[in-house]
Amino acid sequence: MIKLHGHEISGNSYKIRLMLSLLNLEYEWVWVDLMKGEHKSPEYLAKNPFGQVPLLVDDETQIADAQAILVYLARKYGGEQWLPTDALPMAQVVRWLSTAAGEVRQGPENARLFYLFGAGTKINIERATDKSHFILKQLDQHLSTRTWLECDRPTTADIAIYPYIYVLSWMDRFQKLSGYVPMLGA
Ligand SMILES: N[C@@H](CCC(=O)N[C@@H](CS)C(=O)NCC(=O)O)C(=O)O
Repeated sequence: MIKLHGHEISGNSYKIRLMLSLLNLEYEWVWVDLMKGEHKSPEYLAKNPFGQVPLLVDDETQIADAQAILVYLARKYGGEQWLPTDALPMAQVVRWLSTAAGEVRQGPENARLFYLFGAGTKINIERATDKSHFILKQLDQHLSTRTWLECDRPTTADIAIYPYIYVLSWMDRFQKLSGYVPMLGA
């Protein structure tokens, strides 16, 4: 049985909900009350010492980090479609998983956090805005000649990048995928 520990306004949790749904996998949603600090409780820290969501539990296996979970689900349940294993396409997809944890987190993810929670966050909004402009421009340029980020099909690259980015035609393509689920609290 798969369990996903997450929160509905967490884009990183949404990446996994989306992936599980696209793979048509059943799972139990374990809601972690981020507002009350449940993710810093000793019980939760025993599962994920980073004190973050998402966390995936698949029988005896526990995996933290959205990108790592995407890789796990893709390889375990998705065959070649979501994470190709040939050297070049794999590197191309992993490049975007890295970008999700790098430029997208520093830019749009932090900007969203700032606008949702404001001064309570320690986010430098000028820096997050600059980083957002940079990565949105790069994505726009990259997608101007492509339907999906890599491999001419949706892969984990798209799932890792999409939740914190809203690029209209790409968004539209996503929403037409069979198994698509929207993010709650977006
Ligand atoms: N690198 C992690 C980052 C996860 C992350 O930052 N999760 C946020 C919610 S989207 C969280 O748990 N924040 C609470 C905290 O860091 O204290 C991933 O990709 O899953």
